[in-house]
Amino acid sequence: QRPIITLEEHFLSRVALAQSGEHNAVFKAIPGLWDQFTELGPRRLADMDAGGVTMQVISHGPGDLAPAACRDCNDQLAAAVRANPGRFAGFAELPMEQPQEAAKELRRTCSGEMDGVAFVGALVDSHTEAGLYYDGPEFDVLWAEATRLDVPIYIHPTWPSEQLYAASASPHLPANVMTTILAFGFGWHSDVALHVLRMYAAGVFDRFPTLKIVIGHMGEMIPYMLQRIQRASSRWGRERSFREVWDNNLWLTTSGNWALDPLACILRNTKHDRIMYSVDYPFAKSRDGLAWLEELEQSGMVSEEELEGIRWKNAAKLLRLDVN
Ligand code: GRE
Ligand code: ZN
Repeated sequence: QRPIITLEEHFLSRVALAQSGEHNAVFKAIPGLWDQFTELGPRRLADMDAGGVTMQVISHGPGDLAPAACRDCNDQLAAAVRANPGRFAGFAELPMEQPQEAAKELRRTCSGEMDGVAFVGALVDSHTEAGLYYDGPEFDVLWAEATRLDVPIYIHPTWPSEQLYAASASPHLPANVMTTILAFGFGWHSDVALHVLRMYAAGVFDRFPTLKIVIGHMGEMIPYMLQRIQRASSRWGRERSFREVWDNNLWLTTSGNWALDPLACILRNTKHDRIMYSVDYPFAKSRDGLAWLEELEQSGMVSEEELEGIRWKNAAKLLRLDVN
């Protein structure tokens, strides 16, 4: 069987479970999701088997954790990786409200200090609950550590902050509809895209020219807007064009966006070795992902070699994972 690696795959930690988690009600309302989300064992492995997934790179779901809670979360994940070394790998959870602490936790988790387990990078929310983004100089300490360790940071959407919600919510729509529009219906994706543009414009990629950033959901709409971004950003005074940074510093995954249309765009304007398959477990189904992969294979849009790249090789190279 040909390998598959997925890398936007979430769990909810025991520390997060013990906290109130205002959005947990959303998760609990989805049948079967809660049990999959909070587990790191047989249920997850069975779903991976059903979707042909060889290895899941597991990360925490949306929501801030303080430094001690992050350490507990990462220790829990490390134990699961230790128990299933061929099937699970880890992305660290980082306390992003405290950039120094985030850098420290990245070092602890990715340099093999956790009893033989080394995580392959980190997945962070696109902003903290208080609405802090990472384009400021206080995060240089984290980018420095990520480049020193040569591990990618995955920027993942999260629930709108109070300010963002207040600025965008319509008085004509009920809160649950508005939340969906501002979350996985659209807003999450534009939020990550805007964040990447902010980081670029603020010179993060000038200061850290080898920084590796991963974004999900078929590139969070950036590929579709690439030409306009390229034109606008030529006035931002950066050392390299956005296009060069896109080609050299960013990777994208397919997570839970099961259409070939965005991929057609991506294949035209993005380097093919940047495209990595992912499911977004438990919010998307591995079986739907597998059906999408089969549709892709039958479409003739990619060569056999490119398909292998998307299925696992591109991720294996970026994350230095051995799945054979
Ligand atoms: C995600 O991680 O992408 C996600 C959630 C919650 C709901 C939908 C979704 O965290 O796609
Ligand atoms: Zn996700």
